[in-house]
Amino acid sequence: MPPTPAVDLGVFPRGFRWSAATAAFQIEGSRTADSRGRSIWDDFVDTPGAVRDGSTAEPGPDSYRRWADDVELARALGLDRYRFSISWTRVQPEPGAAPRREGLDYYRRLSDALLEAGITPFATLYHWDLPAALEERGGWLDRDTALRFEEFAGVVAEALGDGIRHWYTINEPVSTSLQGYAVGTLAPGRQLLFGSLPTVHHQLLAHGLAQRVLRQSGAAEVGIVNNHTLVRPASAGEADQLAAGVYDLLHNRLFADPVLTGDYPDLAAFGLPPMPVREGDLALIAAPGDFYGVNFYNPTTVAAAAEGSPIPFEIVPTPGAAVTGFGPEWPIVPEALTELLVSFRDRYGDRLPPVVIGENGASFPEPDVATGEIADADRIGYLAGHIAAVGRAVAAGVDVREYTVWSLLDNFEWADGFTQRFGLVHVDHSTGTRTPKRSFHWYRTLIEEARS
Ligand code: GBH
Repeated sequence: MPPTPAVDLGVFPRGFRWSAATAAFQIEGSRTADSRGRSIWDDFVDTPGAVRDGSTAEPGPDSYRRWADDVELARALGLDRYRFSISWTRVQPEPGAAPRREGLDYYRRLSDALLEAGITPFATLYHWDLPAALEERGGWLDRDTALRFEEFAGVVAEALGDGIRHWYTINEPVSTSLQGYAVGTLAPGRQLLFGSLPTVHHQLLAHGLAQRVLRQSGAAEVGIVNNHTLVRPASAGEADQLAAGVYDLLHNRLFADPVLTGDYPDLAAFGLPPMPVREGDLALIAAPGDFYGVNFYNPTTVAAAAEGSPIPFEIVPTPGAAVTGFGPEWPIVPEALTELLVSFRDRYGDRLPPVVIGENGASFPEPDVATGEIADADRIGYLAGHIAAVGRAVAAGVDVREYTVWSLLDNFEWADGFTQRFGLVHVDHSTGTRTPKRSFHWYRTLIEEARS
């Protein structure tokens, strides 16, 4: 085990915010409580073979019932903010249905308790749990879904906007487009390859519409949160460089350019069809956010695809890098985060709002809690390395305001079910029992020192 990297906390400005994150479907459990409606993730977990260990996100942390425990953990950590998401189908079991009091009350209790604990509630409006009824009408392939999302944003803003004043609109549209609609490893499990491209525009449009609604309702801070990776070609050869360019386009530029420059990259140059853009869409999408959210986990090394592959690139192991519990596709390279942030500042200049790191973290195989203290040294090493990397970006002049650990709790890791643990807190997924890991105490101390 390499020694934990030293973190120079002196470079973080006063007021820099320390946070941790979760998402509704991953922690709430209680899928049918209080008439919650079905989402595409309910359909996905009920499809045999879709989730690696066959788990259905229940009971898991069961935060729908145990939310007070989560708030207590967030308070004990000393968080400035807690990032959680709002389940669309708890609020609107069916699109257009009257908002459900029970669903809204849940988030009201949660946000009130956070405020009372001195923690700013930072809510994500959409973390992948699209109402199943909307998917039946085309889901994110259909422009109408963006309009339904605007409506949902209005309902939530009106009911909860006095307590929750900080908002992420859409989490990682890239994951929904590429994994949900292009290759099908996440819900809704479609395999449309480049036929998925309209889902990019409709999610970005949904972001723009929701941002406008939240702003009008008096929100303090609103922005999108994208997942970015630093793309490196596997070799200096032309084919690998080209493949890396395509991957960078599909993973990064397709999502950052419209938000930060008001235009899509030149899709035709890559042989791709145009986006279904209508008059006014790009202005909405590019309306400056109060922050730009970046989720970062790992860099990606990309090679040219084998002859005949339907996808024009291949992700290969990053030479020399240690890996997380996910294996070679999640190499651990903290410097890549510094490089990514600096490259964003250089590329987008003044149009890049203050950056918020919306997620960063890792899963590792861990000893069972029954064997005693959970000494998750590899997680501490990962987090320390990446916090130091953010610090170096700050020192290089990138305006980063917040860092968020994914995740506060071990939770339902989508298609990987309960097999991957990202938490600062261990969760027994059958009883819901929470046990802080060593990384929890380490992060608490770091936050304390950063404030002193
Ligand atoms: C983020 O996704 C998510 O916002 C968060 O909910 C998630 O728990 C966390 O990171 C950790 O994964 O489609 O077979 O490749 C980051 C993107 C999406 C990458 C799921 C890993 C694995 C399933 N992740 N993906 S697959």
